Amino acid sequence: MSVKKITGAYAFIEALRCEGVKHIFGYPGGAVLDIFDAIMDAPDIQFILSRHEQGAVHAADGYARASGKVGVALVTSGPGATNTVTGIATACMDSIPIVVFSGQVSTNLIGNDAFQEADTVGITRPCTKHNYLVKDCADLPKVIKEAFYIAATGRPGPVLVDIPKDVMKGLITFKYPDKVSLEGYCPNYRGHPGQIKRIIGTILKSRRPVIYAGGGVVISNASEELITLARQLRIPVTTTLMGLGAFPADDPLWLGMLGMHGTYAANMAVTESDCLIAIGARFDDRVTGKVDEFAPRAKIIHIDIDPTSISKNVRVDLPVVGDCKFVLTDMLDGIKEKMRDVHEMTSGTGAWLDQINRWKREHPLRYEQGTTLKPQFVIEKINELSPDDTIISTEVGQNQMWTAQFFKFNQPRHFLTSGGLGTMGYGFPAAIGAQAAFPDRTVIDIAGDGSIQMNIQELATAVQYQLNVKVMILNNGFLGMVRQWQSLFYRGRYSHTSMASSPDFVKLAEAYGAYGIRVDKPSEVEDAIRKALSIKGPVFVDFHVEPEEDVYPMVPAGAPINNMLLV
Ligand SMILES: Cc1ncc(C[n+]2csc(CCOP(=O)(O)OP(=O)(O)O)c2C)c(N)n1
Repeated sequence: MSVKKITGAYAFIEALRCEGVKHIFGYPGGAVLDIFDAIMDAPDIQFILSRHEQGAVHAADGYARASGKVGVALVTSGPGATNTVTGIATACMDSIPIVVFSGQVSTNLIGNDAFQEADTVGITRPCTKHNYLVKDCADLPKVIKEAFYIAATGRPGPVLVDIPKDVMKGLITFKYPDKVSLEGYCPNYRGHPGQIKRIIGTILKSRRPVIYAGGGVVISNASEELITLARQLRIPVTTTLMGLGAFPADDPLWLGMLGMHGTYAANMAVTESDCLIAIGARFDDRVTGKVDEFAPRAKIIHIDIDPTSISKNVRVDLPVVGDCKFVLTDMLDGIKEKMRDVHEMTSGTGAWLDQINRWKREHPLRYEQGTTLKPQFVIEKINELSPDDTIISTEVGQNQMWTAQFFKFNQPRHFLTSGGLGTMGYGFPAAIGAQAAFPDRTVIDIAGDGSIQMNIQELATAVQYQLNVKVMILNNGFLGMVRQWQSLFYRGRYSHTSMASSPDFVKLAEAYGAYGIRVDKPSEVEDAIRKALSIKGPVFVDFHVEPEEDVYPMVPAGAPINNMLLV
């Protein structure tokens, strides 16, 4: 019996089918022509042509964050691959599962300075969870299987697979492996039972507990368990930027985000807490401020799937290595057994919650509403007028912090932002990726006039595929967040932060074949948002906001987080 052989390029398509891939974001070039040719024969997989490889990777990342599935990008060798680096590093810092495939020059040319050759594996090694150069066509199915497995399991992250042109042309008998066995890689999902018992005991004894949840709760789909734990024990909850939506913002136990631009109540609660329960969070410097004075009175519990993040930045008293969902489930079971103690504690946090409510009342998030258009007001209106299942992405800077503060996220996977790397230009392509995953939902990128220009070419992508992405530009005429630091810490010397010569975003949208709306006054905001939401296809709304508005509260870099500048 003759067994049919297929080329590496067709094996690539088969492997993606086996992984259930429905979308690829990418950009073609010489070294990947064979795969692009094979894509013509795969109508079941939608290929979305970005206008820059960075855009393709952010789109794959936005797709992954919104859907929980692995995002896929495909680019050519050399400049195609090097253009992906910012996208890969963005995903790596935020633990997002994506697989990036890059074309490579033929194996016999590697090392020869061949046309469009770059050492892609070398360049991406520090910013991927793992990467591969496939040297033999026969390895392709196994490598792709491993790539998806590594990207999605344990602490997720980006994996890059570099495929030389001759490997795409080689012939193999396709067989996709059923499972992966990788020596030395076996993530620990279940927490240690003894340790879980100890943390339950510590929590129940505490009187001023605070939950500090991070992106890990979103990634492991543990939001429900988190909510149950907090409500059962009446523990107030704060999250990091990455954790927003893991706990509903309309719950009375919600403190708001903590850290540099966190709420007064969240930062004070962490500082005064006697038991800080960190769940899927990594004690980033934007959260801790001065590390020695972070949660100084608290026993610190840390639940995380990545053992290397335990006591990395802050010394932890009680670590549990495991997946947030598994550990929280085991904790809830353990707590059920100790129901009597729970009742004791329920009465025990009353005084603490009273104190927290006083902090909330004394120093809520606020801004002065004058005659000029305030960015915070625009965000409140977007929040009010957009459907409940709207996915919000942001760029980086003030737009990102005001969104974190003023948009009320009630569900996980509804907020896409570059937290770790802080990548300007992330939000728009990420919104495109999310829209591809959920064509029926509204996706809004809240942008700055600086950031939007970093990947503005993706408007052509949104127009081509008629993706329903709305970009709300908070146009302050500045690189606002940098200007804010110059204003506060560099004596108001605005060195090169004016965006004086930005394009007319309405005309620019029209030039791309999209719709544009300009807003100057508070009275125009509602109509503009309603109109943008009602139009099918991409829309830019250019809100001309107060140029020198600052984000408050603000903890100066390196200061303790209870040391806040307030409005
Ligand atoms: C790629 C990249 N370059 C530089 C920075 C540094 N940076 C952080 S915020 C910011 C200003 C952003 O300006 P804009 O997009 O207009 O947003 P605003 O702060 O005004 O809301 C800059 C330059 C960055 N985060 N990313």
